[in-house]
Amino acid sequence: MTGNAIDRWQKSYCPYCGVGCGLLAGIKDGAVAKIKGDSEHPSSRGDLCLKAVYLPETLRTDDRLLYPQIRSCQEGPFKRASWQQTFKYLANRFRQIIDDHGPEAVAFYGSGQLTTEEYYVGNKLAKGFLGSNNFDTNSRLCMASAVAGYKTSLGADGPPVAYDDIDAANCFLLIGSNTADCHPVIFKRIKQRKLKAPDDVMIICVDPRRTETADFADLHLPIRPGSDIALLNAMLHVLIEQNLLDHEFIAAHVNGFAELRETVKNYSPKTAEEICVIPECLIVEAALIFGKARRALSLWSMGVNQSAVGVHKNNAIHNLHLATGQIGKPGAGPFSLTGQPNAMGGREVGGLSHMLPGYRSVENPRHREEVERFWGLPVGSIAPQAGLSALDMFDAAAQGKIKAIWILCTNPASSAPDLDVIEKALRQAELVVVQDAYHPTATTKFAHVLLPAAQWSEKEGVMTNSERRITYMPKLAEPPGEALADWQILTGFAREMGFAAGFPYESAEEIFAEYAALTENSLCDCSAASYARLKSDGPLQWPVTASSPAGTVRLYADGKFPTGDGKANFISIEHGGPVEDVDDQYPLLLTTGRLKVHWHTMTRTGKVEVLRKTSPEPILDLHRADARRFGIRDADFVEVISRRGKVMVQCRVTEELPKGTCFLPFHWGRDHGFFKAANNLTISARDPLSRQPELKACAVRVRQVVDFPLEDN
Ligand SMILES: Nc1nc2c(c(=O)[nH]1)N[C@H]1C(S)=C(S)[C@@H](COP(=O)(O)OP(=O)(O)OC[C@H]3O[C@@H](n4cnc5c(=O)[nH]c(N)nc54)[C@H](O)[C@@H]3O)O[C@H]1N2
Ligand SMILES: Nc1nc2c(c(=O)[nH]1)N[C@H]1C(S)=C(S)[C@@H](COP(=O)(O)OP(=O)(O)OC[C@H]3O[C@@H](n4cnc5c(=O)[nH]c(N)nc54)[C@H](O)[C@@H]3O)O[C@H]1N2
Ligand code: SF4
Ligand SMILES: [Mo]
Repeated sequence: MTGNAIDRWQKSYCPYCGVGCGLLAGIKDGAVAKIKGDSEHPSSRGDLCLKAVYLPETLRTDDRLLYPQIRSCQEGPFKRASWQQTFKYLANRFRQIIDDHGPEAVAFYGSGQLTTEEYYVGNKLAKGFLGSNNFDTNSRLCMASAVAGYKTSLGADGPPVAYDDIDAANCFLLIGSNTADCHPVIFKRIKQRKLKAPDDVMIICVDPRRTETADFADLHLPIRPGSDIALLNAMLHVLIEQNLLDHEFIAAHVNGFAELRETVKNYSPKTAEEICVIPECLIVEAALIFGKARRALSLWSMGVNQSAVGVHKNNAIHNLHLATGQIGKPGAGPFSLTGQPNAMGGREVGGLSHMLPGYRSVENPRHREEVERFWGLPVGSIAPQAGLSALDMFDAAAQGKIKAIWILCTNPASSAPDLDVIEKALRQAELVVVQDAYHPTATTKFAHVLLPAAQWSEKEGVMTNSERRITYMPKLAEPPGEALADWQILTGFAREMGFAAGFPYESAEEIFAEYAALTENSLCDCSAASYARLKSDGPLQWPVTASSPAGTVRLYADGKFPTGDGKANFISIEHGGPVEDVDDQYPLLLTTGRLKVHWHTMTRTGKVEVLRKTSPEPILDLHRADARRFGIRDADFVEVISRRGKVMVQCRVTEELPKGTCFLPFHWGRDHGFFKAANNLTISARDPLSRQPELKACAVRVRQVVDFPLEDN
């Protein structure tokens, strides 16, 4: 390896998934050249996965966005501009639009891949200084149902558990989570736990597909998409019948048991068998494994959250834990796995359009006033109603109500459901600002203004992972061209808008200090954290307060919940199926999701040859019986058609999903070939409580493709 020697190794944090692994970045000639795991990071203890290993190849690509660029219309050519000219242009346009149409006519759409500092500055700017609560994030497509589930069941957002609980659990309920592919380092730890104590640890996996996760489980329940509530209610039904509840815990710490008992009476395992298409005996078995476990941990992600009944699916999981007292102690608890590296940080800073920093709520007058005073704004500056949620924002833009939309660190023209509507919105808006590390992307195609962002390793900041742990990431290399950190871009614009006093920041550290102070006395209090401490003591789990400066492993250990009376809530819920069920015209249920080697819209993993070659094209998984029914053979090209659009892909005939269900990964957007985009098909129906879209179920039909159209489009 001589000649290849690394100049120095520096600690960092993985910018991909919410596991939040600690990385060691090898720097050579001022660039990140190599990645390995950081054995000192308490969340990952030296482990990492393939995506992280190939990070260096994603950094200095030919399509990095290097300079700010402006054009007057979406058909025209971009012209390079200086940052100062760009900020001036943007400030003029924003001022004009706000003067003419009010602050509700502008919107920001951010991402769980922004640092906490960047998120905070964006929120402060929109909600505090511009007076528009229309700042929302792609976490709306991801964690919004988990947020609302925690809030309604336990009193506040925030996973109460820690990764250490994996080493103490006897039962794992993996529901709607392909942990093996999507949270690989957590999956490895679960596997190690199982292999160490095979007779003492049981793994249940609830997933329509026989994924690698399901394959390793002791019990796989191949559930019909959308029917989890019936299953979870039936599990509780069995626990009540078998008297496997913790009555003492319920009496002392939870409200609403009588009503819940009445509700789940109607969900016998037999009833659930019909709804979920899972044999009754497996449902009973799952309930008994969960109910008899000394310590039970549930882990879930998009198979639960991305549903029009996503909040209720979350509540149903909490019901199980509260009924059995499986919370607040080692090895036990409801653990929603976060998707993105800083999905948690975004929730903490109030990145959703109804939230304010420190888990405060826009609709709470006391919360608004606390934040206004802290920001030095007159009382009444923050609008009292929640802003628009992500998809409602795009709907409003398509209807001409949102005139300016500023998209940062997310790629909705590929990742949002029902792309025709998203594209219509982006065409309709008067001003589309896209702040990304790369160009072109599916979304930059619609930009009037392109803002080059520094990406991971080119800026400093903090992120919070799934177990509430905050990690500091240093700047390791210079950004290319004139790219700036996202917080610098937002700060530059804010100053040009005349808000210099509110945005005096010269460093990310100053922003973190301000944000941390604002969290004091909230559940996600990190007021005793600082860059100095995160650098010297390492990553910390919030709450990090004066009285618990080393952080907190587990929430609710004392059985006290952040509700009015200190008790958690049972939520009685009924099963509700997918919004768009199958019928004669569209006889199959399509579910969508991820592949092991790709990250979302592939602006990064798509540039790594090894990863691209592993999964070069989208492939539809179709059950053998359905293939036969529609005259399709393995490896045929098929058309998949929904009420919203069409996809043309190759097909794999399999028995690894239920009859009547098919699966398509969503990593390919229209920019990879118009008919490769799963989101041509998906439905934008949303959960009424969380506004999270139902990306996991829509009705489709398939037929063999005989002829391809000449044009892509
Ligand atoms: N390799 C890779 N890893 C990632 C990401 C990535 O893009 N690539 N993205 C990250 C992000 S942001 C996220 S949110 C997470 C997502 O992580 P996961 O949620 O694990 O990933 P998905 O593939 O979206 O969906 C999980 C599973 O839900 C199942 N499912 C579908 N419908 C239902 C249902 O109704 N009920 C149940 N019980 N299951 C259902 C699907 O078959 C699928 O296997 O992954 C993170 N990690
Ligand atoms: N059908 C279907 N659709 C889905 C899902 C599904 O399961 N099925 N899952 C949904 C979920 S859970 C999620 S989280 C979303 C993810 O969807 P997106 O957020 O749209 O996906 P990414 O590709 O991660 O987009 C991140 C963008 O930010 C850019 N970027 C990277 N680093 C930086 C940076 O530091 N600063 C800036 N400004 N830009 C940067 C990247 O180049 C990329 O364009 O997809 C959702 N869409
Ligand atoms: S498991 Fe997630 S956080 Fe860890 S290295 Fe892989 S992508 Fe990064
Ligand atoms: Mo996500």
